[in-house]
Amino acid sequence: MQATVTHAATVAADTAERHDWTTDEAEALLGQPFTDLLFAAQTAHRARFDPNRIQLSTLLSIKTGGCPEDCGYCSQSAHHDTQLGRERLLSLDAVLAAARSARAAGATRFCMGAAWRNPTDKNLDSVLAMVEGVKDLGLETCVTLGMLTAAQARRLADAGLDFYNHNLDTSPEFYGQVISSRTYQDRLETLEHVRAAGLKTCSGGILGMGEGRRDRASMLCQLANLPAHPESVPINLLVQVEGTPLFGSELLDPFELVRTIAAARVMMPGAYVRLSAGRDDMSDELQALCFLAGANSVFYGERLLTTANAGSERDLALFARLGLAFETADLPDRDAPGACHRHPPSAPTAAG
Ligand code: SAM
Ligand code: DTB
Ligand code: SF4
Repeated sequence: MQATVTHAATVAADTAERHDWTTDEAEALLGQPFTDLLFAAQTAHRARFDPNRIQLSTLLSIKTGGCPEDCGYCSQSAHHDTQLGRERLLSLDAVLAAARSARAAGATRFCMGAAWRNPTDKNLDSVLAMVEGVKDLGLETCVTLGMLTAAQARRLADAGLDFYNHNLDTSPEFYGQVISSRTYQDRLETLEHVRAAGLKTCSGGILGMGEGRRDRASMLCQLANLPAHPESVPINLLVQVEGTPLFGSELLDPFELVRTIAAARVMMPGAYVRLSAGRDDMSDELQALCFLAGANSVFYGERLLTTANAGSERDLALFARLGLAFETADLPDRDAPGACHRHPPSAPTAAG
């Protein structure tokens, strides 16, 4: 057993879950001296998690492009001229082949994204078959399909879906500057349906869209003040896609990313905080700081949805250099090397 667990008792009192955060409080947290903030985040992290272990999720875009929504960051919106084609929903076979590859590479969760405002009930039939098939491979499942009705959320839960991803993206105050085709309230309502159906919630946001620190504080409050903290909180750094309105946005100070991850860890101590989009452009050192700040999950694989991700070779080398193990799926049919449930089959040695 790791030292983290024994340390837990001494700091548990500091890391009780709260749902009454104010934006002023969150902004003060974000603005703490950097080392104080990181110490608070490490303390919270070690009370609940093994700090030397991360979770790996692999993404697949099952329906790309042509989305009717106008999200200012997104390559897939039909409102933007991004050179991205509109594709049909992938076949079940294609999805399962991608899921098998993700599993072989060491991922424990397979996340499927669709460029829909919301799924039709017919769309959902196809996605349910994908969820069932991926689950049968021994992987956790996550889908992100846009807005859901309560009944659709229940159907997904009945099919055995583990997580539903639906990001708040930014603060309620800044939201209208990024998206006009739906409201913040729409997002909150889908999250309510997801929770009511008994699905685990994956919800976070995007940094570097021109928002201020107070917006980041406000977004974290929205997430932390939900009736239950999301089990998974993806923190994306904007991937600037040519042709989108946010292309050319001023680059975020990387320390603001680290601060936001640290504050997310303090405010939602039991959540997996995922260092999500944007890693391809990050240095190893910046990523290491994010892990120190409490990030304990990443998207793993060559691609995100439509853009490049940090590749698995680079990731495995980085994890080995940092002594980070990662969670492995509980797979009875898995080859022996993965059976240690600690390290991937082909992780290079730390000295490499
Ligand atoms: N259409 C569904 C929706 O918006 O809910 C699901 C797919 S959408 C691509 C999922 C999430 O990806 C968005 O909510 C946003 O947070 C993130 N995302 C999309 N484009 C991004 C970009 N260029 N950079 C960073 N994150 C991005
Ligand atoms: C999330 O928070 N980030 C992922 C996932 N949830 C669906 C998507 C990132 C997309 C990055 C841009 C792209 O590849 O299109
Ligand atoms: Fe459509 Fe989702 Fe992209 Fe918005 S983020 S344009 S809803 S795919």
